[in-house]
Amino acid sequence: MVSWGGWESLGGTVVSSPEAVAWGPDRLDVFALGTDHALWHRWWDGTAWGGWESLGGTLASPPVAVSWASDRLDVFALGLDHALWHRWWDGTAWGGWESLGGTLTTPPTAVSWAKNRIDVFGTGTDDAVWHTWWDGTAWGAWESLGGSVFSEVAAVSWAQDRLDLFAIGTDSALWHRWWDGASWGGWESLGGSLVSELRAVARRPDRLDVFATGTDNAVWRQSWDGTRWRGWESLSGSVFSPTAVASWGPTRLDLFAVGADSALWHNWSAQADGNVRRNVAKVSQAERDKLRDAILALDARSHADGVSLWDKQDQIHQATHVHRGPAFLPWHRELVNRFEALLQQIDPTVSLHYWDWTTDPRASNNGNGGTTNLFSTTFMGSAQGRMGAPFGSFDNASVLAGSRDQTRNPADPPQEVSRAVNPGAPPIAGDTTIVTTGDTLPEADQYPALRGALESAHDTVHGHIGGDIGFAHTAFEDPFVFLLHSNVDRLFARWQRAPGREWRLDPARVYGSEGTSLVINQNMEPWAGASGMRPWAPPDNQQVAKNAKHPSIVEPPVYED
Ligand SMILES: [Cu+2]
Repeated sequence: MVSWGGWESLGGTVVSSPEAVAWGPDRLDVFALGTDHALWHRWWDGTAWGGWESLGGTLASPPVAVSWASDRLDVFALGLDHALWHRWWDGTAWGGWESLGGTLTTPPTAVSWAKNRIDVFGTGTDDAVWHTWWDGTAWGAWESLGGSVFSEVAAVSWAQDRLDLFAIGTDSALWHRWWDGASWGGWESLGGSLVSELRAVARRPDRLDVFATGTDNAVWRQSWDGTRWRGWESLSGSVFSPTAVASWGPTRLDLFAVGADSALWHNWSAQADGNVRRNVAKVSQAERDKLRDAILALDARSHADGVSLWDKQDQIHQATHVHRGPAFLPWHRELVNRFEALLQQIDPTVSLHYWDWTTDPRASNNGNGGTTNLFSTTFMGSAQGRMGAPFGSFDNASVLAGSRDQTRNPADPPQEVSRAVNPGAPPIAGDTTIVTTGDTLPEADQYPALRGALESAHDTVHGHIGGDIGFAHTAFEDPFVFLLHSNVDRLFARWQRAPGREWRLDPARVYGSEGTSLVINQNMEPWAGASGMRPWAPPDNQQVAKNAKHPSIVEPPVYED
């Protein structure tokens, strides 16, 4: 669950809901109206809070702010004339105020999906949603997006040319509509019983958090985890109703609220969903138990085709595994991300931790001067022979009859899952050697070099564990494979986040000379549904069309070294 740091007062006397925005890591800018109805501003620079400063104006709505680049801020609010007013910080000075016209009856919401691009939405006098945008050169004319039932709107963007729009309907439910770069999808209801203070934030690509005050006056949160909406969660027990939310990192959420003393209050969570992958030998036994139990629970749940969520992993990997080519890293990232999302459906607090493959898995540094044996009957099972407890139910107890080896039915267990772990740590290069392979090459050649080094080390490690994990067509019968592949992905992520090489986070550049290859640009299977595998193929049709350049794949998950 989310743990919050506690509320701190930022002082001031504010008469409107606050607004908060982050233009970069560890930077926050907060805005609210003062008793003079002027705009007031305070900011966190990573070390201390500056401000308050007055930015003038005479405003009739809470402010909204957006940042499309580092050291750039755009603030909007309704004037007394109900037109949209705009002021901006360009890194040197504040420009504005300027009127952008329109006649709005609700506070506006603003969002940016690219450098020098801003979209502003609000409800008009006809109760429809109205939209205007800055394209880098000029403001577009106000256009109606229809609807006639919405009291308040919020907008957020998590990738270039992607907009998610939220509104509270007359039925008090949350409604959602999105722009995918080509067209607007229809409105979908996300349920809930809400009245006001609708706020949305994206911590990372394909991760959305929506907050609103409910009819019970508590604050409620709904989250999209990349796979599904998690359902409504009450933040009751909070003294304050957070009415502004910002995020400056993938696991960071900052909330702001006005206290009964009219001062501005601030609270934050450094682990917005606990979704940080850590060294599995160094986390607590309780944390390993949670991971083990969630994996076990996957074998007790089945898809509509009768194959358990666990057995489906082996079916996916056998049918579509992607090795010795450009898609090795992104395809396995998607596989691992999806597996973790399944685990989190069982237990939202679980993370897919990694095995540091430079250590002996039977004696891996536990961070406290001792070691952890990952191959025990309480965690991953035996290092030699049949895997057995705690995953004894994952195979057919060595019996051929009724196993998938005999029946060819992926819903049946494999005859046996075995291991033959070699002594010591695998004979491979250290993390830094692998991650810096190719750093001195031209940009176009760096990804191919990294991929080759990483896949080669990965091959050695599969062989070192031995048994079924040593063969591509049975590797995913062994749960240990996910601790191994979480580590592959960690090194890919570390390469991407290397200081001064930010281009490795750009979908258009990360894959270098391999960025034009077919396997990088075609939608990944089996999830795109073309391979015929259920539930992505008919009749279930849960297709998700994503290629290796999708922001949710290029953006690395969060790992703690
Ligand atoms: Cu592998």
